[in-house]
Amino acid sequence: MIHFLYRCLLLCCLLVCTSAFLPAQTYIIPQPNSIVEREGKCTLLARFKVMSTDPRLNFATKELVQIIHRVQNNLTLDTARTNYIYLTLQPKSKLSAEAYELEIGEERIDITASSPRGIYYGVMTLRQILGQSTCATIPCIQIKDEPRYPLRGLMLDPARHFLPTSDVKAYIDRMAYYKFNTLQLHLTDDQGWRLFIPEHPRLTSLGAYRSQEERIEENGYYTPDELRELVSYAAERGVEIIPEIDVPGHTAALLTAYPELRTDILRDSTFTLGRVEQVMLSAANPKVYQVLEDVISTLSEIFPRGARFHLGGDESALETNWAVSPEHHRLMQAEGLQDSGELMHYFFLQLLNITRRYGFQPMLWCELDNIYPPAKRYLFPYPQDVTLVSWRAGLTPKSIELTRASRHSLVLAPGESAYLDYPQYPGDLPEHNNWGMPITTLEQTYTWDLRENIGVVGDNHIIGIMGTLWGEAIKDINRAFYMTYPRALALAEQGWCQRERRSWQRFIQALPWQLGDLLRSGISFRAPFEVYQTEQKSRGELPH
Ligand code: TNX
Repeated sequence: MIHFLYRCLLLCCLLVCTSAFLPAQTYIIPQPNSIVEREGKCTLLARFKVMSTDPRLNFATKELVQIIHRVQNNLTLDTARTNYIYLTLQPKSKLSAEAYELEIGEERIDITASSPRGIYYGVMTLRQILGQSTCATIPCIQIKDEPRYPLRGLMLDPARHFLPTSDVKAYIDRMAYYKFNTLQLHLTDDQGWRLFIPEHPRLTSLGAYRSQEERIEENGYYTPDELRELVSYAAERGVEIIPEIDVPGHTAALLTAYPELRTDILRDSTFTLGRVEQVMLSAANPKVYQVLEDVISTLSEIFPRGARFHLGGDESALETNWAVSPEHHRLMQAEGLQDSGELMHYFFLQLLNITRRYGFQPMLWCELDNIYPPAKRYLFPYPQDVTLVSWRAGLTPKSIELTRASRHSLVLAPGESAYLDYPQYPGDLPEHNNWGMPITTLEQTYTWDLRENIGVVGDNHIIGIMGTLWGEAIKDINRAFYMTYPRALALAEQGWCQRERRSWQRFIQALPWQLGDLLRSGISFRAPFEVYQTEQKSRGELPH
């Protein structure tokens, strides 16, 4: 206990000390890609006017007004004069879709962008600058900013433990603040099916209830209307939701509800909902494709045309399912297929055709012919329009190399740095350590860099990064936040900042204000004591 208090005290001291000496803009996360300091100071006044004429900026304007009110509550300000903040949309300007310019002058503040999302990002940057000011003046600066990668994502897993929409909204609020623009929702897995599908009600009446008690964390699902509302809530904040329906493995919930869709050899077995079951859908049963089409059709009424849609494709237990199943042997013979990997190709060709017909852009987890290095090739040939997500630690360099050669778009969710379900420090929450997961420290998440890892330049086919919070041990939103922050701050910089703008030293200087901000917002996070202990140890200020 004393040790814990000592650590808290240490962190608070650092919070105060590091905040005192650096200019405010040093603490912004993700760090803007260009900041120019100007002569003069902008004096914050008690009267503010946000000037925007375009109705597409109503949401950003509303947010900005709230932000200003919060600042006003904390400072003593001159009431006689008025600050003007101009939000200007210039769709025809040269600014890229997510770029923004923020000019803080003595007389006025300007945020300019070519899209509402760019304006929103300018507002989020201003929010941090205002929040960091401890007096009524802020420096005059010009920020010109745009992201390194077009896709900057986090993933939540309400399949393993259900998260009501209010929790998902809270998660979206915070990620948008750090300029993440994508939230993948892992909607189905062995432990639960979380979307009501009108044609197949048992998917949720059986598949969404793993215990008979009314325990929200284990039981529940979204109606199409709830998901639709979530999609538009996220869109207002510049966040695109990617739904994931994970097939043909990870399907025990679906196969509990509809046993006739199982691989033939499993039809009479009993599954325990809540456990990982090595079971698979049948690729040989036409009803499987019909049910999946109904699912995709429901999703197409929720998501805008052209949205991304993730079909899973990970960790299919082929050897104990399709490889030893009579109906799959017959199918292989009829189609001239050699092995169960080719059956995956057959399965996904059909499913991807349906996906395209409904106007979705398909995504799959990138699986190779071996789950550990060395691996040589994809598990099956991925069609060209599929965006792949690389995830297995150790195989990231190989996935990058293969996707570069085959010209697939790639999202990096590397087990090496972006698995938010992995513990953040030795001994942290041992009771939640799902399967003996490796430690992924904040520093590892921040410093992992693909160029250093693979030793080559050229990552144009990499469209983004994603932090994945697998939910086996994430029983509620507090746990979700605790595992996400502060590592998501590191990922935010991975996704947003140009390589030369990222610096671990600057990041840890920015961190205390950011942690204080999380604290004041009531968001759980793990205090990264080790970062400051290392610093202090190296200065000889801490007992070893
Ligand atoms: C692997 S990452 C999985 C998930 C687990 C996770 C646990 C991926 C595509 N599949 O099903 O939840 O590991 O860390």
